Amino acid sequence: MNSHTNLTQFIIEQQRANSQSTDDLSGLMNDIASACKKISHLVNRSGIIGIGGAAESENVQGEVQKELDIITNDVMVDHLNWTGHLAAMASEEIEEIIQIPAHLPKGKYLISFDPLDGSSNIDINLSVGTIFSILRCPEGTTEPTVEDFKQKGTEQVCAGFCVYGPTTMMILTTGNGVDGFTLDHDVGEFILTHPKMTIPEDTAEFAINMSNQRFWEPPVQRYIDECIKGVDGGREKNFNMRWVASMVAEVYRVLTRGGVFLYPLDNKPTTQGGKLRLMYEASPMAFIVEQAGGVCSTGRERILDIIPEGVHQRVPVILGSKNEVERIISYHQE
Ligand code: P6P
Repeated sequence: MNSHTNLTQFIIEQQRANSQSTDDLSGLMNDIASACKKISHLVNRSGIIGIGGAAESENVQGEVQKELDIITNDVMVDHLNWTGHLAAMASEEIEEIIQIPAHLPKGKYLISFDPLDGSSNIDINLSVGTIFSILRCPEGTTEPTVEDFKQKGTEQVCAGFCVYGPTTMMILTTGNGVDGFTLDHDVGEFILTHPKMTIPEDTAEFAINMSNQRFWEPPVQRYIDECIKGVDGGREKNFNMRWVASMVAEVYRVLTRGGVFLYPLDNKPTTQGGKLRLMYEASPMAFIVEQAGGVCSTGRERILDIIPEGVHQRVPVILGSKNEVERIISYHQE
């Protein structure tokens, strides 16, 4: 692939090289890219066109929705429901699964997405993103139900995210490594700028919301305490910390320079098994991180091995540089 490969060419060349890929999947990935271009445009202009505020509603998670949460959800649905590639959709913003309207053709894939992850960052102008995960719809299913979405993360055929930051980037995997594309706004194309992204096995940088420290379990308490103490606490190096409160930005940083990101289980009264959602946050990010040579775990089990109990199930997430995540897992095993 030359240095100016665009996403469309890349997807077609990947399909030729991978017998598992189909026209449907290639078409779906291009449709998702179109939706993300539209979302990038809306995010960039939200202050100008007055859609950066809070909506008067809550989502299924009980979180106050931003106007853009609802608008970007509609962008994803409107860009994807007519394509004939999907049998159904699931969205962070909608409690029930989203059926394809009866008058539109159905396809062979199921998509789960968070249309605007980190949307609380919109009004402070920090990076936000779109996360998506694609599964095959079980053979013979004409009216998908939530049961059809309850597949292990290892069943994903594609996962990706877009980060709307200083540049708009699309990060994609279909199981053959991880590739990063930068949106060239002048021509409206995603250009391959970060082929075969890999996560360094070691790191000296951790990301966690420290304000929850008193609620963490002992293994995470121990790990973070050791990072903060660095060479004065038994580790062989000192650590740096980052926290952007936007998973797409954290994962992109881990992909570009390593690191470990934690949103662990905590015993806050409001916690429902974790903060991040399995199907459209943890699972797609786990596929991407593992494809880039990293590790993604709850601390006790591999994220990709979990069979979802529901579309909006939450799980603890510890992901990033292999040797650090494996250390944290070992602390959970002690
Ligand atoms: P906190 C954004 O709302 C999100 O789902 C992730 O993108 C992010 O990593 C996390 O929650 C931030 O959580 O507790 O710092 O607001």
